[in-house]
Amino acid sequence: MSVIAFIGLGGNLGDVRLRLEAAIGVLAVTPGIRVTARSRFYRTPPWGNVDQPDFVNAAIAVETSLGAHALLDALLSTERAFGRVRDGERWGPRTLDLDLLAYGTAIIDDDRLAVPHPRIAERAFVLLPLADIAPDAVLPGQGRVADLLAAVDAAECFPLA
Ligand code: PH2
Ligand code: MG
Ligand code: MG
Repeated sequence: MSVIAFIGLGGNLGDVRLRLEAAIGVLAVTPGIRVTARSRFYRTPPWGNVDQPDFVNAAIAVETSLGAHALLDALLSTERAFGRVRDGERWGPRTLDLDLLAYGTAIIDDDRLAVPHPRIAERAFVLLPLADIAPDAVLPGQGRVADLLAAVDAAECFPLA
């Protein structure tokens, strides 16, 4: 059985765009994961802790035979492979962030994983790329991606050429 999942990508240290491209390449050859769609790349102002460089954000859709937690493990190991060090600072600068945004219609909230990601509806930097690839997707408990995007301020987010 396979499930469609959405993954948000981001980072704000070094050549992020190159790294996001490479990370998508790694996920694409990870057993049990097939990348089926990818968004444009966006430059986005930092959200949360605003005293840090702009981010580059993107989103991909994958078809996966992995369970949600196994998919999360694949994302975390890919982050580590690209030099991500978790220093405990919440919302701080990072080389590569791979967030599991949604996993089919599942609603999961345990000590490792919250799916759909609980803060999608507040974040233009997630919704804008997600709307590139899945405007009509309905996030369980949150709503349709295009509707959620219409309700946030995305004025400072720009697609990269
Ligand atoms: N990620 C964060 C915190 N703030 N801001 C933007 N623009 N893009 C991000 O990906 C981002 C953020 C924590 O994961
Ligand atoms: Mg994140
Ligand atoms: Mg993350």
